[in-house]
Amino acid sequence: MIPFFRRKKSPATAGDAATQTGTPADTAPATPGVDADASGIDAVAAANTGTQSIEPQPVFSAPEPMPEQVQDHEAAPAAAPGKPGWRERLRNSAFARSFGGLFSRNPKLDDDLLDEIETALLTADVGVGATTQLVESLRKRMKAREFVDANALLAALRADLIAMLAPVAKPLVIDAEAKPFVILTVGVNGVGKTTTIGKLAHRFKAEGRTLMLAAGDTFRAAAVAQLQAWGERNGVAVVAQGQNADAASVAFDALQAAKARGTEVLIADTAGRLHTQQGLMAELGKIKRVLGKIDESAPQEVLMVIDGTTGQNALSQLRQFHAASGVTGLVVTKLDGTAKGGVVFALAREFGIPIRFAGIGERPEDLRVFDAEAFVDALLPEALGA
Ligand SMILES: Nc1nc2c(ncn2[C@@H]2O[C@H](COP(=O)(O)OP(=O)(O)O)[C@@H](O)[C@H]2O)c(=O)[nH]1
Ligand SMILES: [Mg+2]
Repeated sequence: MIPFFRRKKSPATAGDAATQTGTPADTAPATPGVDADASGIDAVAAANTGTQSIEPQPVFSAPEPMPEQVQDHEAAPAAAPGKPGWRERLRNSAFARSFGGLFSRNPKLDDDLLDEIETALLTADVGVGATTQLVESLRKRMKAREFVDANALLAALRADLIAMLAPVAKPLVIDAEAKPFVILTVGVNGVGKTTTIGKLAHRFKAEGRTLMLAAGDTFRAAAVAQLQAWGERNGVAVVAQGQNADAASVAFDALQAAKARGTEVLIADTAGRLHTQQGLMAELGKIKRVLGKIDESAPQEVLMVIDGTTGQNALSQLRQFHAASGVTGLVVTKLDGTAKGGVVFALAREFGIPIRFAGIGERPEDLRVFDAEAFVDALLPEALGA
């Protein structure tokens, strides 16, 4: 049963306060939500207590967009657009470090070089299958004297790595016919689902799309507040029912509201769950079915967020989430810092599911459309890049 809710007028939000006072508190989104203003959620809870209206209506918080200077982030420079941004952010990955070291030693073209490449690939979590495929192909061509020197072999490796990712570098296309285009985000805890939704909201707003967010992680009050904080930052409506609400019911209400408003994109958050928790995994199927009752083609995208530092465990996560919810696209986050990065190749080779975006930092602009060439070149020594 869908519970009844009262439509809430937008509360005095953190955004409003910041607008008036110019406090810097909201200008540092490094870990949005952790310290997010909780006034939104309190207001939601207040709106839900004791009062029932005749018609089921979702709770809205539709804040005013924040002014430029409030959205400005001065703490750290954003990654530059294009390839340099990728390279600067992925420089510390195990992959980049192994290959940087290998390359700077001016290696000879021999079996030792192949062994070193094999070790570097395995260390970076490319996985046994993909590594064997890459190294054996290089070995065959080396024996056939295809390479004049080590550089030529490394250039061939670069091309092979790009070729492995090219089939999955398929950007998310928002079908304008779908009103709204529903994106359901799934994944284990802490991988960056809510952050990714915030970044997507930022992107879609910049593209001039109308959108709405659904606070489907109802496990923790902080999770709802975190999404609302992102909504406020981007001037996007967030549909929420507060903590412990039925996630499928939140999604249902949100889709109804988005349809009524003619919103172009609806992004639904979900609680993180372990791929081994059968009951919770089944809930994803329920959310999908409930959405399908309003629009049989919804959700148009089941976007699984994967933490790039997870290593080979990402493969079993994807296997289980795919079985439970039919994943149609991936976001690989935390590829900045010390991420191993290589799991992207294993995912591409094993599943062939499109990788839509890569998270290369915590800031709104640090979500990049996945670009096979930019990604590979960020991992390999600069001299090799095209
Ligand atoms: N460095 C880095 N941190 C990220 C990235 N994406 C998310 N995070 C951080 O990961 C943490 C968990 O993110 P959150 O969105 O709450 O994860 P969720 O539980 O899946 O919703 C937060 O501290 C985020 O700032 C990324 O691309 N790079
Ligand atoms: Mg979350």
